Amino acid sequence: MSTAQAISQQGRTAVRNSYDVLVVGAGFAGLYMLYRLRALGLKVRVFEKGAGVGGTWYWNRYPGARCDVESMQYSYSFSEELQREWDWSERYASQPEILQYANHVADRFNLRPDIELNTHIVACVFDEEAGSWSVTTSDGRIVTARFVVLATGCLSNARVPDIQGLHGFSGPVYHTGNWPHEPVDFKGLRVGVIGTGSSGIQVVPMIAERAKHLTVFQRTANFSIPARNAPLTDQDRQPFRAKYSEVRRFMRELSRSGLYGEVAERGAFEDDDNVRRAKYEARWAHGGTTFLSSAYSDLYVNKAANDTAADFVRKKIAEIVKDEETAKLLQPNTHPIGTKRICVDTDYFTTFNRPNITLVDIRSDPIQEILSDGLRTQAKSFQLDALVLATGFDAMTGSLAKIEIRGRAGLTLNRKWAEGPKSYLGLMIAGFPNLFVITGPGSPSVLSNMIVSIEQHVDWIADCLNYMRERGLDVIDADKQAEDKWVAHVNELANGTLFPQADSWYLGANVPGKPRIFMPYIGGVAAYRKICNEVAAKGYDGFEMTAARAPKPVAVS
Ligand code: NA7
Repeated sequence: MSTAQAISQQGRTAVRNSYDVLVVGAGFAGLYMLYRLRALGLKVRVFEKGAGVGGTWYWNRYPGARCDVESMQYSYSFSEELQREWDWSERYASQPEILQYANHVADRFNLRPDIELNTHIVACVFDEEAGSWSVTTSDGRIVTARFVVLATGCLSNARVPDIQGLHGFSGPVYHTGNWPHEPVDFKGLRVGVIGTGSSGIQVVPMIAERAKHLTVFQRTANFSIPARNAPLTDQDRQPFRAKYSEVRRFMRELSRSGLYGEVAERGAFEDDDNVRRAKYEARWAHGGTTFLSSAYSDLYVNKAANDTAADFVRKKIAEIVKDEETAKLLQPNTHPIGTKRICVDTDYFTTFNRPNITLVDIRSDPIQEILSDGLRTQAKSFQLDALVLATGFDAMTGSLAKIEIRGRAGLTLNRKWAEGPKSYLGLMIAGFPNLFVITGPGSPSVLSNMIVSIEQHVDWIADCLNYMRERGLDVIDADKQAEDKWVAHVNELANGTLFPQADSWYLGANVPGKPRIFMPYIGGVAAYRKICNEVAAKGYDGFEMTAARAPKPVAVS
């Protein structure tokens, strides 16, 4: 282990492996954070666990993995040249293309020299005297940084369920969130998929095409809208590009979700049954997640209104799936539509018309154990050659919880968040100075187009650090009262909607024992941005900024 080498230089302390800012993660957040901080002339180091950049798009490489936000909108806006030169090839980009884009950004802006791959952070300890963080890497190094930015992603900690016998399965076991980099071929195999969230819904049609037989183990049926994915041509891209500045402004300043498109202004019962059905039909034919957001303004707050959309989708499922029993099982009835992240699919429901697929309802007939050659539910046994876990993530807090983060007075973040995550604006946590979280709990995050939210957080953090530098300030901490007020506001907004009615990962309900707290800020990206800007304009209201007690070390390379 090589510890930071302190040497005396002109009466001040000079430290090797010392940075102004250390960024954890080289996904979309980490890449743009590095770009912004470098432009400020700060000494930055990014540590990334994976062997490549791209974050969630590096790990989630299962067949069929695709973003549920349209590609022309799921892209950075910070560089005019970048958004003009990159040609997305499909309406919804596939994982390989998004990963290619992340790599292109890393190369185009020469980001790689400041990124260390294959290295994760195991501990971050705040040094009160120095006003900086001491950070331990997975290879045992200790580096120091004035500021740490956690760009660890919201869906980056794949969750393997605790099912008896899993480790004794003799065939391969894959997790959609941690897929092998080598090709996986299911040809001629009997495959089992556990989980029917977005990942399951995307992977099932792909596996069914190759496998001898596919058995899908479903605990909760999910609402899914057809993507209507299609190739994009210059003719499709050009009109969009021509109005990019207007589009981007809308996404940032006017929308709730960070998406460009129609915003619903009428309630569902302001239209009669025929008009309403026609609206849903048009959106079903168009495809994509805006099915709900563009239809009616009250679908997330009024259960009766929500039922009109849910009934429409249930009816569509019944029309598509030929076997009546299977269709019934695929119709979601445990939660209002949209309160679990709505899925976008290509041929998910039609896949159940194939002769080589079986749907098993593990809600009424739960899994008892995994056997060496299959799986046993209460009522039946299934012979399997390969198993795919599409069982999701310990979302939003999972990756942070894995790092030992110690703030003031040695308090760990896990202790502070034992009853659920608390933060001010989702950006900082009281008692953990100089530690920023990108798209963390308490911010719009996973309820929005992630790239819009990432850019907003990164810009806010970069501006904040610049503000401090200009004033000779070294340490920033969130005020406990401001934090409590924000947490109460986030909860109050969520409780005014139908969202808490679903056992979703938004609430941590998918992880046994995790506190049931609605984590993202539901007020929308436009409202949130306004609040963050006002806070900054008021001299970072709700934050306390001070000079460090000890003189700042001089970083040497
Ligand atoms: P999700 O949406 O959390 O889905 C996970 C699925 O796995 C879901 O159907 C779960 O059923 C099921 N699951 C989880 N644990 C178990 C156990 N122990 N037994 C049976 N079934 C289980 O994760 P995804 O990866 O699909 O998508 C996550 C996000 O990525 C998505 O929302 C997009 O934003 C992109 P449950 O619903 O809990 O009954």
